[in-house]
Amino acid sequence: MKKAWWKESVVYQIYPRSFCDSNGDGIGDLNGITSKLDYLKELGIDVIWLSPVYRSPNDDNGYDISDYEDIMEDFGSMADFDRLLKSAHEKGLKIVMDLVVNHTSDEHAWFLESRKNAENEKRDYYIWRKGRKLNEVSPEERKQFASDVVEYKGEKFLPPNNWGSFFSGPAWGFSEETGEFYLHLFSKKQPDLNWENERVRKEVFDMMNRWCEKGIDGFRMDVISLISKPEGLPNQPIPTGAIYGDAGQICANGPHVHAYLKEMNRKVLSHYDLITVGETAGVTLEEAKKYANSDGTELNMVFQFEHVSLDDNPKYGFKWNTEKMSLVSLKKNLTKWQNGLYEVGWNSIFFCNHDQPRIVSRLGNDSDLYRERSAKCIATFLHMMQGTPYVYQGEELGMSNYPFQDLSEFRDLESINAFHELTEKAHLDPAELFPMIAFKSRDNARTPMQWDDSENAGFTSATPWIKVNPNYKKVNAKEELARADSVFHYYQKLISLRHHSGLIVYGDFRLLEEEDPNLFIYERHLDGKALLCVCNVSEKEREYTPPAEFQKGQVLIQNIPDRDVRAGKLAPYEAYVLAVE
Ligand code: TEU
Ligand code: CA
Repeated sequence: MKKAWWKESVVYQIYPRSFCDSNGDGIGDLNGITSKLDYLKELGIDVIWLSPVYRSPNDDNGYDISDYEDIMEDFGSMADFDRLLKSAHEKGLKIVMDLVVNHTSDEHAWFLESRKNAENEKRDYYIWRKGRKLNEVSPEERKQFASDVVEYKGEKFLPPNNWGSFFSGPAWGFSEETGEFYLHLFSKKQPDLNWENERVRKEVFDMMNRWCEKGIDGFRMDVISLISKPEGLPNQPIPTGAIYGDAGQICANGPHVHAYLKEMNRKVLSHYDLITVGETAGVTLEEAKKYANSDGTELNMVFQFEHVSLDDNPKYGFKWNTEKMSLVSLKKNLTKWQNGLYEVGWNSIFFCNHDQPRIVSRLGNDSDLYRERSAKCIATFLHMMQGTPYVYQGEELGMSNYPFQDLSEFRDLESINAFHELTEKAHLDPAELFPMIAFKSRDNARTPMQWDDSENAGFTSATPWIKVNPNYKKVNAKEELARADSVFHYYQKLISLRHHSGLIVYGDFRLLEEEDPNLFIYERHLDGKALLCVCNVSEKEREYTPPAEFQKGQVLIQNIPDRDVRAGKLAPYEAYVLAVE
């Protein structure tokens, strides 16, 4: 297996808006991040992935970019960015930028020009289509999408197809200037770029090269699996419980996506020593072998989403649900990816990011009794696997979901739009739906980082843009840095183990007890060395005796200190790792 620094690294994701506010406006910023680099150095991570910091109207908190080469006012200036990059490099930390090029903001200069008329040279930077006259559409569609009809010069039109936006409503925005519609898979303020246009690709690659010349160390590529749209943009089947056709499914892994990434690799990525990770919504294992192929012609790795879709529920718009995922399904899915990419590609390993609820609430148990132990248990089975681990801000503290009580507490357009669409259009019961949105909302991950027990958890001296989790007096970095058995120190140890073990980084993966509903147990092997990872992901006492070859193994880490792991018993959420040479 080819070795590489990005295979041996641990990445820490920062959502700048919620990380640290240095100038008292209630919003995190670049200078706030710079002030916390020593904390990240202490944790032991190698790479920082910054969610977007470019100029943006913040319709989708920076994932709607209006200038790729200027810094969002809320976050500071380009001088602040340069200072952050220099300081990070001085401390041996790398900086990865979030590349959002499936779409821009509708306030980007390209779109402002493109929408003016049908003839301008930026028109086909985006995906414009004529609407469908009502007599061109079936009576069923006319009925289903009656609320999406627009009138233009005395004639009524429906959008060009039945696709829905990830953020509710149709995936098409109407433009009065020309009477045409533009595609937006996300919000209407996020028009999709037309990657078939080689001038678009050139603009993107030139911009990427300028960022690489500034010295950044890589890119996380937002929904990069969606950039190549299918021929003809055909209507899609409407999944049960949905209102619109599934655009994500038909756009994922499109006809030219690998050609575009190979071109990006030739014209940008291969000229620098970067870490690159594709956020590939809808990726399959077979497709991942192409995106993250080991001959280095596309990307280093991808984020797959099968394991964080196992608790989807079609009845409530798929992601909205309070049911926990089955551990057996999770184990089998992770095993498929561990073995499927072994020696042919490379895994990213994550549960948390700015789009996912906090894993200790979602899969663990965020009660006072088990929050810390279950957070460590989940971290153990995640970090002992093959692949590059991603730690999301606050995950290393065992931060948990926010106790949302009212829609007004949300800031994320995905959650707010979904609540309105599912109650007003799909007529779901608000009282039944609200707890599901509260449990899975992306805002669970976007509440402010909890630094200490002072007001607003030390995140800001002003009113924060989103409420701080009320548990911050118990759950905060200052307290955990001072306590040896904290979640922070447990993550620090897991990261250190990886840094000192080729077995953890490059070993193979063998799942044990495959059908057990509570136990996640697996072996790793490399060059005669082996480890056994044993996790009881439940509130139940369980029996388990390690296989004979591990009986004399060394305990690398355990989340209940000094337990006799050979006694054959597992306490609720107990986790340990044995190693043999
Ligand atoms: O996310 C794309 C994506 O797949 C998510 O929107 C996911 O479908 C959803 O959050 C699951 O509930 C990326 C960014 O990570 C996300 O923050 C942006 O909102 C989105 O793209 C548009 O840029
Ligand atoms: Ca600020």
